[in-house]
Amino acid sequence: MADLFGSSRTVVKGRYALLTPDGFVPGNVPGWQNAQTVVNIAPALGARFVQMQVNLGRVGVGEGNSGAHEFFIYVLDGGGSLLLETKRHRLEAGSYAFVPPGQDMQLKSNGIGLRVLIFQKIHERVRGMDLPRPIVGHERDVTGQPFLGNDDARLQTLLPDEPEYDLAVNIFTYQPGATLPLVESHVMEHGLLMLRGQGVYRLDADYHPVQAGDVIWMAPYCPQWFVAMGKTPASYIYYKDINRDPMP
Ligand code: UGY
Ligand code: MN
Repeated sequence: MADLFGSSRTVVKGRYALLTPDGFVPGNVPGWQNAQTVVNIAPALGARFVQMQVNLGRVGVGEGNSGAHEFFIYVLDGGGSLLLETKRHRLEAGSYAFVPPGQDMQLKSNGIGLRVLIFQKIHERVRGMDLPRPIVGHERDVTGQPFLGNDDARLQTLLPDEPEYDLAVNIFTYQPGATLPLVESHVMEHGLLMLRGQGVYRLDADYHPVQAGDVIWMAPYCPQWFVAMGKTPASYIYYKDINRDPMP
């Protein structure tokens, strides 16, 4: 049945936002050619990072220098390549890359189009500490670990847990009926994209049905909990800020 006009599951509140694809509006972000950019989360919402989806056409390109920022790129579908330092890396669905600050990069589609998720933040440098190094990988090479001992809720940690990295990006996969074991409330903020399946997300004191394609922003300390529902596993990829002094 078609949704009644004027209705949407999208909700924007002070401590969280649930953004559903029916409301996504493309715009132009500098550095991208033959590409549609949808900025889902940005400082304008109250966040301290950017989460966007970029749909590169068959000859789409994104290039520039990361400057003071760092980028995490995750391939949702299609094919392409990433030039980092002097090496060009082939990208397919499930590939990911971390681009540290001060790095030249060029992302290209390979003729069939390329859809990517990007997390972008200002790198918080610590005096005397090295910059993080670039990383290119694929989710299939990262084994999911049981979350707090639960085999039905598995976490793939895509970036090294080392102090140089001030962000984490993980993929969380739940079997139907599995839950986040506690209602978390923490200083880290999250940006999240539902990749597969469906469930119910508790955000602050509200419970929302969510499904693949939905985006969620959770401010620091926003109470959060999830249960996977339906007949297939639910997965989401999410960002959090880590490893830095809470009072810089
Ligand atoms: O890493 C996390 O904080 C994660 N457990 N949060 C979440 O899935 N909402
Ligand atoms: Mn959390």
